[in-house]
Amino acid sequence: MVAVIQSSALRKKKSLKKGIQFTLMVVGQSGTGRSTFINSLCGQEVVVPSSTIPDPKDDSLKKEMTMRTENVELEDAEGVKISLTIIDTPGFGDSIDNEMTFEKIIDYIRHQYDEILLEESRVRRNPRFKDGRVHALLYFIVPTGHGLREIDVTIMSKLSSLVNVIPVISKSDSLTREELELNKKLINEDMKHYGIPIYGFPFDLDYDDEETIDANTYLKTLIPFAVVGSNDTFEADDGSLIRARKYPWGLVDIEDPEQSDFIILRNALLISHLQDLKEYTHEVLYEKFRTEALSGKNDEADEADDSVLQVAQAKEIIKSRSASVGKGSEGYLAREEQIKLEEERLREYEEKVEQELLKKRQELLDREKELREMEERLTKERLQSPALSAAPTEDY
Ligand SMILES: Nc1nc2c(ncn2[C@@H]2O[C@H](COP(=O)(O)OP(=O)(O)OP(=O)(O)O)[C@@H](O)[C@H]2O)c(=O)[nH]1
Ligand SMILES: [Mg+2]
Repeated sequence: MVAVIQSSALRKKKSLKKGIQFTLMVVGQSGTGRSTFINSLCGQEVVVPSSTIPDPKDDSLKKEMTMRTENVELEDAEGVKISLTIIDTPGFGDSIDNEMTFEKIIDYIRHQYDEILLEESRVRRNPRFKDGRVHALLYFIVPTGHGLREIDVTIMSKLSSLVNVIPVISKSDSLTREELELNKKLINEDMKHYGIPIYGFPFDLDYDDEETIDANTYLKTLIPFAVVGSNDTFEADDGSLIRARKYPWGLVDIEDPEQSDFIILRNALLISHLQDLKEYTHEVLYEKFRTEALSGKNDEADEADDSVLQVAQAKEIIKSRSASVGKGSEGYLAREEQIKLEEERLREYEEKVEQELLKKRQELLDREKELREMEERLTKERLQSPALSAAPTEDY
């Protein structure tokens, strides 16, 4: 037990030294300011913004969407390191038919879950395994003044059950305060109308402390976050260097909370809610994926579960009906007969559902057995190969 605690503490220390791993995906149509936002978030040029001379090798100029991964090491004022992986999606939404693009993003996210699932089922973990799960996805909404567009509704609905989707309105400096409020309102109404389950800074009134509840309640009110980005820094009146956009009338300091939600969003992503986003990904989103994958992700199982519920409900109805049948009333025998028949039918149905559940459970056991056998075979092969040795696994 002591050894287990020691090794887990050691692993934690190691991962802190390496930096807390966090993966962020940025999705939005061309020119919405993704690159500028990424650079602003990291405080350095991580991606080349499209305003600069186009690189002939730049894939984003093609119609087909690409997924570009950048790794950045960040360190906060307290010396905490973050090993940030950013996935940019140049070319998103540029095709006439975006279905393939949507599938590409979804496949990528699901593939990361598949990899973890496989890794978890191994007897001996791969010491070099890298958890590539996407912990947050920033979706850049184009503020049209008419709420969400069809493309926004489709992709956000598809992604929200797989990943923590955080909607943002970029270039918010181009909107007046009233326009921004109207856009936020309409977007929120649409998200509610279409039932899009975005990451809403969840909290538990019984479990969370007051500070967390207040912070999360406030963050919720800001959705969709209005952000301003810039690739340049300027000297402010007090001589300090600020990241800002320069206009003829002056500077728009992107970190000024009066002018945009950028700094609040950055703090939430990289400081206050980093762990929460990771935990939510692991405990809720991945867990849902895992359960569905292991149960064969079939609707039949759900149907079977629903059927159990239906049987229980039907039984209740029959019970209440038989209770309401008064003694001596007309047609008493006929009704009793009818109830008997209904009960009989229900029993048959119940048996069918139980059989169905047993069948599913057996399939699951068979699948687990197959995985174990595969694992044993791999272990044997690995033991024969001297190059691979056991090492501690990484924390998720
Ligand atoms: N006004 C304003 N302009 C911005 C902002 N962010 C980016 N831009 C400008 O918008 C243009 C596109 O910005 P990018 O960051 O290259 O946008 P992108 O989404 O990465 O574009 P692609 O990679 O071509 O899809 C550039 O001219 C930026 O200077 C912002 O917050 N406000
Ligand atoms: Mg770009």
